[in-house]
Amino acid sequence: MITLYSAPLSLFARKVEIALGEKGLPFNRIMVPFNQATGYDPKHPEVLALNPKGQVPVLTDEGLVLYDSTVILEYLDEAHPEPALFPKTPVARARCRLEELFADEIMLAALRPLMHRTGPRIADRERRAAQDADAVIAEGLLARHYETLEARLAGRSFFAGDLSVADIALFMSVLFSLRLGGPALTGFPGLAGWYERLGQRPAFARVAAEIAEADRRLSCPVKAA
Ligand SMILES: N[C@@H](CCC(=O)N[C@@H](CS)C(=O)NCC(=O)O)C(=O)O
Repeated sequence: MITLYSAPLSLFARKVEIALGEKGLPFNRIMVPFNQATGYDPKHPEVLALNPKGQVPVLTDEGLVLYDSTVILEYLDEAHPEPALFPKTPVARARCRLEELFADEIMLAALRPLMHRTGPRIADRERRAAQDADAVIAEGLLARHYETLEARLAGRSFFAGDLSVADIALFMSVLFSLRLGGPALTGFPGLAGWYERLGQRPAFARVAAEIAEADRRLSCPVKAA
C-alpha cells in the first residue's frame, strides 16, 4: 500500500496527490502539521526520519522510500504506466520534464514573494513595505510567465501531448498564483480555458477544493493589491 506524507498547503505534495488520483491508485495519506506562523516546524518526526531534506512529499511503497515530487512522479509512472503521465518519445518526454521544471523552479521563484500574504502581518512597517514592493515586482513576472505559457500552449489542450506531469505541475503553480493574489487569467484565454478544464477533472478538483478549505482554516485572507 502506498503511503504519502502530504500537507494541506504543500504545492509539491499536492502534485503527487493529483497524479495518484489520475492513476486511480489508492493511498494512505498522512497530513503533517502546518501553520502560517511557524510553517512546518516542529517537523513531523517520520518525515525527518524518511527524508534528509525534512520536506513533504514523502512516498513509501512496500519498503521503497521516495522524496521529491519529481522523483515520485517518475516512479509512479514507471510502476503504474496506465494512464501514462509522460509522453512516449524521448524528445516529448524531455520537453515535458522542462515544463515541470518551469513550474517547480521558475514559477515558484516568482510565487515566493507573494507567500507572506497568507501569513500573519509583520509589525515592522518598513519590512512590510519592502515585502509589498517585492510582491508587486513578482506579480509582473508572473504575468510574463502566463504570456509564455499562453504561447507554449498555442491552442492545444495540454502542454505535452496528452495530460502529463507538465499539466499537473503548471496547474499547481497557477493555482498558487491565484490563491496568493497574483495576476488573474483574464487576457490569457488559452491558459484560462486549460486551467478551467483541468479543474473539472476529479483529481484536480479534489485538491483545489481541499486547498481552498485549508486556506479558510489556516491562512490570512489575501487583500487585493
Ligand atoms: N523539490 C521538492 C520541494 C519540496 C518542498 O519544498 N516541500 C515543502 C512543502 S511544499 C516543505 O516540506 N517545506 C518544509 C521545509 O523545507 O523545511 C519537491 O519537489 O518535492
